[in-house]
Amino acid sequence: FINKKFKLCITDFIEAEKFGDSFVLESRVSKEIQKNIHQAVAAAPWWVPVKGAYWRNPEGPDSNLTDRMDHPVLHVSWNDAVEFCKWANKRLPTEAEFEYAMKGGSDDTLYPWGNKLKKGGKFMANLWQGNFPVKNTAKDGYEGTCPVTAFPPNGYGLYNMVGNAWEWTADWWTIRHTKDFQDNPTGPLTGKDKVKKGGSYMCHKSYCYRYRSAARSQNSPDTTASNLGFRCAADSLPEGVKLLKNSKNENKR
Ligand SMILES: [Ca+2]
Ligand SMILES: [Cu+2]
Repeated sequence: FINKKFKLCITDFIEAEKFGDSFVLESRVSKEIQKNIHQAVAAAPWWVPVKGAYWRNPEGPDSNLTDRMDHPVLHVSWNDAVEFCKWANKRLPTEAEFEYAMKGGSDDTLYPWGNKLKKGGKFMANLWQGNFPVKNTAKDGYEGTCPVTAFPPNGYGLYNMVGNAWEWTADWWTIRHTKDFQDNPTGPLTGKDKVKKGGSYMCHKSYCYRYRSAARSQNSPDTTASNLGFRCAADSLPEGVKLLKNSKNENKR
């Protein structure tokens, strides 16, 4: 969900606000704010908790969305994403739905566009270039998030399925899926963490290769971070939207 649309639903349910802080990539935080931070995540010291960081101020109180209204909304917990979806009469996609949509018809390639990270020498998603987490050369044009339409859409016409910001799915996390549910599976009935898909601008093969179509990761439902957002799914088309007839993708099937 992009910031512009998220703003339509003025939220008093944002968990990051309730908790008072949220995780931000240290190198994105101003020197001024860094001075007052005295802790980090032991296993991932580039994450620092920033007081007052939430979707409107993604790197803390001295940051804003002015030039980022078409970027993905960040710092939204799974719980809040679900609330937002309800408000919008929609829901989060299941993990299976997300992966199906992400592949865009490309069943046997690493990425929706093929097996190589670049296509025709061009970057296809907003990821990390350089030495993670020390140096981001931003060769793809973006050091942090980018507009959701900055890179070409996949075979289903869907934008931003890879990189930029992780996206929540509806499902509970399990390491291994059972083979019992092959048809539109909805994941385990209970769990501790929720599945996220897609990877983010912080992904680099050397550390996190989870921007592949088949890759996945997880966080607890109350987690908020500066590289984690969501998109909505729906069982019916929004009013005024028609299915494309004879589209390229339909012919492919
Ligand atoms: Ca980038
Ligand atoms: Cu990653």
